[in-house]
Amino acid sequence: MTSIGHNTKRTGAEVLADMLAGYGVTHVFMVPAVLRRTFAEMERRTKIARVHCHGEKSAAYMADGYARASGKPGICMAQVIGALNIAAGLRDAYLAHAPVIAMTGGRDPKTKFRGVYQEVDDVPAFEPVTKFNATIDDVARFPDMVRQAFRVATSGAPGPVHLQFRGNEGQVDVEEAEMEALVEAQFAQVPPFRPMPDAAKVTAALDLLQKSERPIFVAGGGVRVSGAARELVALAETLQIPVATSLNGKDCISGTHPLSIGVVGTYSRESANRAVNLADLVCFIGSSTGGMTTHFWAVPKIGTPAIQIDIEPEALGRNYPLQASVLGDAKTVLAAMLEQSDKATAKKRGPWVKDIAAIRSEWYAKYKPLLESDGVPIHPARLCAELTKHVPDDGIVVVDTGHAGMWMGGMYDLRSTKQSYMRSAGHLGWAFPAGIGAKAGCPDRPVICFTGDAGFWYHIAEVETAVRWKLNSITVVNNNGGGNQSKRGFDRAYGGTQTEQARELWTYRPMNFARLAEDMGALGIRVERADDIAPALARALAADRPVVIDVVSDIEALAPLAVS
Ligand SMILES: Cc1ncc(C[n+]2csc(CCOP(=O)(O)OP(=O)(O)O)c2C)c(N)n1
Ligand SMILES: [Mg+2]
Repeated sequence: MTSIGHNTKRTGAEVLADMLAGYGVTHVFMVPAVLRRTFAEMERRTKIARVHCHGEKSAAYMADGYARASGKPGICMAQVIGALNIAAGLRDAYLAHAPVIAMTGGRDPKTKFRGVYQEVDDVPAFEPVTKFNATIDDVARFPDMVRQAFRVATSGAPGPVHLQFRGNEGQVDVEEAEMEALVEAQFAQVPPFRPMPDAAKVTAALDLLQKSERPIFVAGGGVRVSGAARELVALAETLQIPVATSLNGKDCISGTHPLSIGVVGTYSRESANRAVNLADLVCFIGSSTGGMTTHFWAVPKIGTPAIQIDIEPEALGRNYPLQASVLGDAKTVLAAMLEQSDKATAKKRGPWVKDIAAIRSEWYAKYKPLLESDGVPIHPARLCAELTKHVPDDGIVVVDTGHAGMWMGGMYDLRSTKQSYMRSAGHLGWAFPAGIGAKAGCPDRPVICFTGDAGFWYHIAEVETAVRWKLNSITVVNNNGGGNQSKRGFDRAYGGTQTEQARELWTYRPMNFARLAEDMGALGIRVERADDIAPALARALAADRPVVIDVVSDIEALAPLAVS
């Protein structure tokens, strides 16, 4: 615990600035004007970059990308009129268990219910998207509430927190009180604790794994938060157990590892769904076993023997009846299993591992023509294959939802666990600002965002923000001139084939995003042929400004649907 300042009278602004710096915050993302005095104190007392954005939702997404990339809570802020825009932006962080702390201006008890300009009661709207939703009415509460915000955001399964400060711009920060800016460094990053599992539970789960002939691991976002990839892969190798991941856990194992079978679920790789459905025991680790990971509980089927390891007790057995469960931190549990594991039991899984190898090669053979396609317009699968080859060894890949999530979840491979992968938990438009935030959180690592054109349109103004704040992310736009994930749904709605007008519902004017990006000060590169993707990435990686690579792709290309 570090104490900044003494028990002297200080303003809330001084305390908040000191505490944010004390927790290691390097960037805050906001639309002005909120906590103005705090921003002045940040300038005076700290090196925190105050990234001033074009919208509160994208500020929240930047904070989210910062948090998921760095493991440190991401901070976003808005005055009262922008508060619900921030709330909307917390929804993805909530779904993805990302530690984001939102600070907003709020009401003053002296004037509420009198028709104050721009004011409604924002607090209830934060309830469904936060783990902790609180108001600070008295300046003396700054220290303990800020500490609680960091504690809740990072503990257990992480998630967003909202603090509403009194005054439409949080003017309570100008007031003074005797305060001590105590900082609990433990909660400055995830995970703050590594709870030890019950030894008997570890043994029981390991016994089941070692006895079974066709077990499989399904690794989720909890493995990534825990930093347990090394232990997971070591245990998988020792016991010869294949690994599927959720979309949120994709970077827990490299795609090139022989035991890696891909992302399972709805936005998935066919090989993973096939393998999970053939398994005689599924071990979920740090996964909420939700609809996307299980293809709406069809993969595996409910009733398949299952084990679960999780840090949240109420997650255990939530969707699948369990033969064994272990409560604890993923890294600690997997390390304990590894220590007790009996390598000799791996032999009985020889035939299973052979089956997995065959399923893996069948998948690559089936999709080889698309992965290597040199069609014009470019096929998105080829774009994914180029990224597999050319994302740098320490690259962070940030992926949008919809087809972007399907293409990259299914077709892209990480080459090492030093690379990171983060994905939208469902919101179109999340990835571009999240990539900017990821670059702020990890300035020394290349950040490559993959988004569709519909996804990019959402927050395109933030190109200017990235340029102004030198947050040099690379954004690859899979530009097919429409939201073509919607095509299948409209085909169905029109009873098979859409009318010509129906395309008005999901297509746009053709656009050259490279040119738009250049106008905003970024480097724009337009790519129309697949062979030009690799040189464009090389140029982007060497650039000293944000880059938009506008890849003209095939509007008729539809990502393969999940199998069950
Ligand atoms: C906030 C939000 N609104 C709507 C959707 C529904 N949606 C999913 S994908 C999609 C279109 C995606 O288009 P684009 O980003 O261009 O990718 P493409 O499918 O063309 O590759 C839409 C509208 C969503 N996921 N999130
Ligand atoms: Mg599109």
